Formats: sequence, C-alpha cells, structure tokens
Amino acid sequence: MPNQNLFVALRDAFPADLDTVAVETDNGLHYSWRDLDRATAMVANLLQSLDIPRAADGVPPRVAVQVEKSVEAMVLYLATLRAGFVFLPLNTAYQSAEIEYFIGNAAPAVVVCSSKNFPWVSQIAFKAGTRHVFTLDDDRTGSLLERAAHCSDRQTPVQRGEGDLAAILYTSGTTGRSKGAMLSHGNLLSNAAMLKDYWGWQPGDVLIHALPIFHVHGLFVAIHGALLNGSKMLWHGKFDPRRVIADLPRATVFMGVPTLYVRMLGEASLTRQQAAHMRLFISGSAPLLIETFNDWQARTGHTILERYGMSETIMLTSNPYRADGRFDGQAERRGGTVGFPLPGVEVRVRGDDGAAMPAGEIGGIQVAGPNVFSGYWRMPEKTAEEFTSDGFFKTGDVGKQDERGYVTIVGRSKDLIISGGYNVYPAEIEGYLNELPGVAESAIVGVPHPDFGEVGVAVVIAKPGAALDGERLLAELKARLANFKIPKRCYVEPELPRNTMGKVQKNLLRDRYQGLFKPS
Ligand code: MCA
Ligand code: AMP
Repeated sequence: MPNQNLFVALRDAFPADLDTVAVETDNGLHYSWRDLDRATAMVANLLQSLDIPRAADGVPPRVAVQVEKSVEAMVLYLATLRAGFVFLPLNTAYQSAEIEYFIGNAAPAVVVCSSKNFPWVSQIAFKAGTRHVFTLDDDRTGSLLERAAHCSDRQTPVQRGEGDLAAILYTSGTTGRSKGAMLSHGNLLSNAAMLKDYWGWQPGDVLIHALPIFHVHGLFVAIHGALLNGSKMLWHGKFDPRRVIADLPRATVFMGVPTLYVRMLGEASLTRQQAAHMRLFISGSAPLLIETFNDWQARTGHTILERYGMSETIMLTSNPYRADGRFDGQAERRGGTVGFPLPGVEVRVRGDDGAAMPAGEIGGIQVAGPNVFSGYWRMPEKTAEEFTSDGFFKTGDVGKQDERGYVTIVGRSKDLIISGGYNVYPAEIEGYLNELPGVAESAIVGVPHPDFGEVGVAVVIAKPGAALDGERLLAELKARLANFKIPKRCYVEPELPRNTMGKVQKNLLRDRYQGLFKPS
C-alpha cells in the first residue's frame, strides 16, 4: 500500500536540486529545500520521541499550535504531517477563554505557543492533561527548536491512508461554540493536486505568501500550492501592502483576502508596470466587491481570479484560470461570481424544502467531493445536522448557479460576519456581552466597511436601572476575546426590534447602521 501521507506528496515535489532556495523571508533569510527536508525530519523525530500514551480509539495525537508566523511554524506543520500526528492551528489573536476551549475540546498531546504566552497557555494545557508544551518564536528561538536540534535529520514519513486525520480546523457554528472540522490527508492532497492543474501552476512560479498560516487560505491553499509545484515562496511575516507591491516583479502568484487587494489599491506604487511579471492574482475567504475587481483590472491589467471555499471543504469553486477554454469553454473570470465547481466537486442549490432550484434561482449551497471533511471532532450530532441524507454538506451559504455554471454567493443562512477574511460569529460575542454587568440583551450585526468588507456593530439593551456605556463594554470584550471579533461600534438602545414571533429583526438593525462606515 503506497504511503498516502500528504507530506510524502509534498516532499516528492521538491526540485531535484535541493540546494536551491525554497523560501526567502522579508527579513533576509534563505531556506533551501534541503533545509526544509532536514528541519521537518528533526521536528518529526522530536514529536515521535515524546512519551505519549496510545489512544484507545486509535486517533493520532493532536499538536495544537498558537505561534506567530514564521518559516519554522510552517516546518512544524509539515513535521506534524510527517510524524503522522494531527495539526491544530490556532489564530494568534485568541485569548485565554478561547484557547481553554480549544485545548479542552481537542485534548492535544502537544501544545506549541510563543514564549510570551507560555505562562498562561501552559497552565491551561497542563490543567487539561497535555504533557508536552513547547515554545516557538518568530526569531528561530524556543524550546521546540532547542529540543529538535538534538534529533536526527533523517526520518521516514509515517504511513497514512487517505482517510486518516491530518488536521483539525476550528470553525464556529450558529450556536457560537466552535467545532473542529476534521480534514484527512486525502481531503488536503486531492484538493491541492487538483488546484495545481486548475490554476495552471508552472515551472518557475514564485508565490508571495503574505497571509496568516492558521487558516485554510494561508496554511493549505497557499503553502500546498507552492510546495506541490516545487515553487519558491517570498515569505512576508505580516502583510504590508508596500512590501508586497515591491516584491511583485520577482513573483508570479499572489493570494489574498479582499482587504489585502483594497489596501494595495491604496498605494500609488501599484502600477501596471510593477505587476507586469505576475501571472495570477487569487482572491477568496470573503466576497470581493465588484469595484475592487474592476479597479484592480484598470490599475494593473490583471483580472483577479475569485474562488470560494470553507474550512470544512477547502476549495469548492473557482473562476477559470485558462482562457483557452480547456475546462468546458469556461473562459472568462467574472467579477461578482465565485466561478465554477472545481473538478471533482459537486455543487447544488436547494430550496428550504430540499428541492433542486432551477438555474438562476437562489437557494442553499450544498457540496460533495473528495475535498469535503468527514465531520466535526467528537460532535456526531452536529455533523449529522450539517449533512443531507444523500451525503451533501450544507455550507450555510446562499447562492445561485446560472446556465453556464457560474456560482454566485448572495448571502448566508448562518449568522456570520466576515471581517477582513476572519469569521466573527455574532452569537459568540452576544453571549459574552450578555454576561457583562447591567446588560439585559444584545444583538450584533454586520455592516459594510471600506477596509474590512464587513464589520460588527453591537446594539445593547440595559437592565432596568443600569447605566451602560458602549465604549466601556467594548473595552470589557477586548479583555476577553480575540481583537478582530470586537464590534467596531456599540450602541445602547431602549429595545431591540422584534417580529410578532419575538425574534430579533437583525435586518432592521443592519438597515439602520448600513451607512456607518461609508467613505466620506
Ligand atoms: C485586524 N483587525 C481587524 C481585523 N484584522 N478587525 C476586523 N477584522 C479583521 N480581519 C483590527 C485589530 O483588532 C486591531 O484593532 C487593528 O485592526 C490592527 O490590528 P492588526 O493585527 O495590526 O491588523 P492588520 O495587520 O492590519 O490585519 C489586517 C489583515 C488581517 C491583514 C487584513 O486581518 C488578515 O491577515 N486577514 C486575513 C485573514 C485570513 O487569512 N483569512 C482566511 C481564512 P485594535 O487596534 O482596535 O485592537 S480561511 C477561509 O476563510 C476560507 C476557508 C477560504 O475560503 O479561504
Ligand atoms: P471559514 O469558516 O473560515 O472556512 O469561512 C468559510 C466561509 O467564507 C464560506 O462559508 C463563505 O461564507 C465565505 N467565503 C469564502 N470564500 C468566499 C468568496 N469568494 N466569496 C464569498 N464568501 C466566501
């Protein structure tokens, strides 16, 4: 049986000359393919040498990671695959209550955090029964690398089947409690291999990597894309529009959330000439406004390729890359759409009663394919709720598909705000707000924002006799939750609009605050 470990496929794609540059960082470091091979072997050997009891259910140990972006953090991801362990990336913005939930839920055998967070993260981890807590900083220091330095730089990747668990990505549900989407080696590899072909990756491609590496976009789509093509990455620790624009003449592929494109458009250095060497600009994770799509075309001469995906499914649809009609004559990239179902991915649009919607009619988007996750970590009931009886995953996105097959997303049935590419679940924030002294109830809605696309606005109702201050409430939230989840405004009002059934009419609140961040 061939080893289906994703790492094996990525390693097989390394160029023959291992001494060429694989990653060049924005602070002047160069990593060769040999460096990546050796470093992943050493960290994999370290993981395998740890004293970890075998789980009765046979599920491999989880490695939960909350560290700043660095090449070593990517090495840790690849080493986790190589060792046959399960990778669990966590947003660096998460605070203690959030981390406590993830660690409690996933029961990781290993936790890796930054040294500045070690005091509180290790306390949470040890309390939850995790035996091994390491540190890793973005300057190549920390106990993980110190320990790995003593390990051999040779390692045989652990045998894995395509259905074996490779990663768990936490993503919130409508209840506000996060669920861990379980992705297998086969889910990840099938999607990456298909995208390599669909997006026309070619020899000599160079990727600018400027996204965080704790979500699907930066961790899987970008990294797998480059590695599977043996392509060099220009590695940006933090997104800075000027530095990305400065790198364009040395690169061919860029991936970003819409906010990144909006911010680059704000720079005078973004010109047609500066972008002339580029082959492909890809956008996803949030809706790309048609104005951004058009402005980008006018300014650079490039048509952004928009695609659509989810943590549970990786990539689902994409506008076409090729203009030669190779994929059923689907030639043009259409702004405002997310393109066609990717090869092997089935996408269908269903009404509330489950009936198939005719072309052009709006309904719930359901998907199936080798990329779709197997379920939520230790939540069989939640998993069952999200799949149809014939095995399609209900995305919670609302959209339509036209006669030619283009998919357009028009909204979401899930109560979700996507802000700068990060997901914010109103139910979670409302839960925290409602716990604060003097708060009777609250509602959070998403409104348009010129930079983040959409941001949250909170409306709070005070308990009788309580005097509340919106700014103070936001400060309280900020002490508890990841910063991108904090509503950008908080209004104290006498009551929430409700329908005859007593349900809060969020659409009315949305209408009320629609123009709040309109550029003047
Ligand atoms: C930062 N802030 C935000 C956001 N980011 N507020 C709302 N939404 C955000 N996304 C706030 C902080 O709270 C802070 O506020 C202030 O902005 C500055 O923070 P800083 O970290 O310096 O911000 P930044 O560096 O300018 O970051 C903006 C960013 C970042 C570069 C757009 O948010 C980003 O990298 N987004 C990409 C997310 C991503 O990779 N998504 C892919 C998910 P204060 O000062 O008040 O504290 S994968 C996915 O969705 C699916 C599967 C898919 O299809 O890809
Ligand atoms: P996540 O939970 O981070 O996996 O976010 C997945 C959600 O992001 C999807 O269900 C969509 O609502 C949204 N999304 C991703 N790509 C796009 C896109 N190109 N246009 C609109 N929404 C998108």
